[in-house]
Amino acid sequence: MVKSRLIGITLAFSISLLLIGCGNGEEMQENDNAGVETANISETVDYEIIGIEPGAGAMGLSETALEEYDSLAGWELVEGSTAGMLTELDKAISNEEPIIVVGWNPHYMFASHDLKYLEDPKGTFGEEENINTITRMGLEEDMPGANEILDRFYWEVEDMESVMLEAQDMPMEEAASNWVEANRDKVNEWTEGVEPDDEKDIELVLTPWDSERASGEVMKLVLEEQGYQVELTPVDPAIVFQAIANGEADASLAPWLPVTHGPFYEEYKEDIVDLGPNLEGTIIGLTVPEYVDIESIEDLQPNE
Ligand code: PBE
Repeated sequence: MVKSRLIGITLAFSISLLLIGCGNGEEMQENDNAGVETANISETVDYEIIGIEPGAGAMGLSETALEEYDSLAGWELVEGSTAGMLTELDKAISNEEPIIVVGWNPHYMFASHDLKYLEDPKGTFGEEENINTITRMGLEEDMPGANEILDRFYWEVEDMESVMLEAQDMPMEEAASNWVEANRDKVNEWTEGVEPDDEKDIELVLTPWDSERASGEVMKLVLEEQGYQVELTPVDPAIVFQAIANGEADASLAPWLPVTHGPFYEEYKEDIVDLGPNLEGTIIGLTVPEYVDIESIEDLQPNE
């Protein structure tokens, strides 16, 4: 799904390059199906990018983009919350106004709205990423069974999205439970033949976004079925790594790597165990509604 979206984005981008190649600046300004001249989009959004929680990796990347792109000189990244960003996005879309937000996949915002990522020619937001499973040092020796289940845990973007989407209408826990019931074959692959440990308490740290709440609740159910008592603790990305490195928590399914949480990974990598990806194909980028008539971060204009 994400891949086909990417192809769509790439196609749209190539077509726009063709159009830009054939035309000139004036023609671009006439091409204004948002009711706002292309040249004025930056001014209309007040040179602001609507961000999310300040601790998010995506916010760090957006700050870097503000520094790296001449087109974003003098722009502001507005800190807030994911819920606040989604409200702003809804509002702008119902008024067909331009807006630029910090966006990502997997997330239902792409299912409920027609959105596109702005091209990122400098690669500040990285390519498609993975979500990895990490554990504290010594978990494998202390709880080989739980460690094995965590190590085997792997699912697809579509799986995570289906839980996230269902959780729009019910508690995340219930959506996770429905997914587990409907995907017994996958769950069995993670647990088959695993010897339960004597030690039964396990603490998973996660970040507070729906994507990680989804994986966290699924793993909680899977481990509980094997007799474990599971505590889920939502914290900032920096604290996820710190807690695992200190041994305060046992494992996490939440790190987005190599770029989004790369700085935390670099800081703590000697003191954690990386079990590799539990999901592949996440994306982060500056995001606009389809009707906003720009395709690249470089189409924006500095605030001078
Ligand atoms: N996110 C969702 C998080 C990780 C999961 C992309 C908003 C972040 O930026 O840290």
